[in-house]
Amino acid sequence: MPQLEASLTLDFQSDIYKDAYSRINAIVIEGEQEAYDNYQQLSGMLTDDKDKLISLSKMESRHKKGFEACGRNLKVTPDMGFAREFFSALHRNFQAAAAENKVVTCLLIQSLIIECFAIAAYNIYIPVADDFARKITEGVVKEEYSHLNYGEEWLKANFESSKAELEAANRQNLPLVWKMLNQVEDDAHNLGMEKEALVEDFMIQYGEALSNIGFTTRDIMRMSAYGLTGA
Ligand code: PL3
Ligand code: FE2
Ligand code: FE2
Repeated sequence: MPQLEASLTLDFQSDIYKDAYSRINAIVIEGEQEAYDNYQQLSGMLTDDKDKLISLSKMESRHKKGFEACGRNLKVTPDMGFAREFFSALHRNFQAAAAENKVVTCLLIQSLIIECFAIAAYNIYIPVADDFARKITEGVVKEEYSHLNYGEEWLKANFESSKAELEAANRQNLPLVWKMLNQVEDDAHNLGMEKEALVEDFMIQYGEALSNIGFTTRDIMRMSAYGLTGA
């Protein structure tokens, strides 16, 4: 198992590990900040669920604090400029959708794509993390499942009226995930995380989410291919 092998040879204080960590840690901190902002914004759009969405946003700001502590513990300074650039395309798409009050697109970007990306990353990170970061990440990932579940439940309850917008939003945003994964491939590798494992975990989470919402296996196969094949 490459993952096990990596965990035996990782040196959390080496320059190569800390350099990679300065970008991955920043990405995670920025991702949690984006998630906080996105749930705040959604709470103004889905007023029936306002309290629920505010409570999700508060969890995100705790996650952010947890990952900031992970960087401090390793004496790493997160490269926040890199991380903002990393999230800029998804950020723009969420903001454009929010400006048009496209709730379905906003939920797909935040509660499906970003949460599945986080769940995949955190699941793959846990076995190769340092002890301090592992405990924090284990606590965080449990909550991310509840965020994914919020999006699934809402979209399932509104499936027929959301279907066309979900397909369009998937087509617009899924290719960005593959681009983002390619950008972190080398840094993730230096933390003991392989791109293939990240892709696999992401596809499983995202495919299951689409299935829970009401898409058929055939739909899911078609939707998952966007961006992977350059389509
Ligand atoms: C949602 O609550 C949080 C969003 C965070 C998104 C994180 C994406 C991370 C991709 C980088 C892959 C390596 C992750 C390492 C984990 C510490
Ligand atoms: Fe989070
Ligand atoms: Fe989350």
